[in-house]
Amino acid sequence: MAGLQALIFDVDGTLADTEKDGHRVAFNAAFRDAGLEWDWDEALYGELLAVTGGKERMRYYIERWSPACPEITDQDAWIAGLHRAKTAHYTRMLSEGAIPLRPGVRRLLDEARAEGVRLAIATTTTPANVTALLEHTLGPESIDWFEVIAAGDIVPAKKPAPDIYDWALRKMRLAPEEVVAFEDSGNGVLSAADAGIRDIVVTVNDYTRDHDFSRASVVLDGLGEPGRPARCLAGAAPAEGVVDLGYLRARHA
Ligand code: XBP
Ligand code: MG
Repeated sequence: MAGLQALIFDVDGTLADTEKDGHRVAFNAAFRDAGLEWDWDEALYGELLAVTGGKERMRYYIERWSPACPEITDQDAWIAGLHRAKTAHYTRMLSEGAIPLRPGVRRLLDEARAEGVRLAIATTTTPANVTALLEHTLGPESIDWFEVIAAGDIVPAKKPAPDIYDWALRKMRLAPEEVVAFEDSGNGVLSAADAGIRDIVVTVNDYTRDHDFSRASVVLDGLGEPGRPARCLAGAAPAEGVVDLGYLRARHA
């Protein structure tokens, strides 16, 4: 085996807890601006997260909950417009520093860069959201730390389909056994696993704690920091509760 070559990160829920206080709030702001009386509370949003992709999520909400909608002839174009407004709200929130990275993310990225381990992103969210998050948490130069940013509509089928991981692996010319994928959700794990990735590190959050992670290699409540260990929920725990390169490399030896 070639050993560990790259770390591929999901964004929402993995790099940062973006859903409840970020995307959800931005969707509601866009709905208000459009004069809609839709309100996605925390519990409803948890149900809607079963569908990945903001445009797909709104379409699912309309189909499943039949909320009051204006007379429209082109639903796809209307949803796309609402979604652009939502992205504008979300990226403004990020620029105001509304959402920090999860503990341990910066440490692991720094360690990987120092050791020449390649970095990539594979996410369902819109590319502008990824660059805004990186820019406002790690600085504008951090966008270049990632050799590949695979995001949003560049593939036709979003997670749980494997397409976004397939795309990233192809771009990096890497085999699935040469990478670790970092995910927070059941849909994300399915996507990575169906792309052939065998080493999947899950860091759960409140929305994803009860998902099915049977295809992940380890499930933790975070990456951990020295002195602030992560709790291991399944799989082989890292020493001292900290996911670092030594722990990740040992699994690929
Ligand atoms: C993230 C998503 C995204 C975000 C919202 O899933 O499903 O849709 O919730 O972003 P994952 P957009 O973490 O599995 O990639 O509105 O830009 O889609
Ligand atoms: Mg996620």
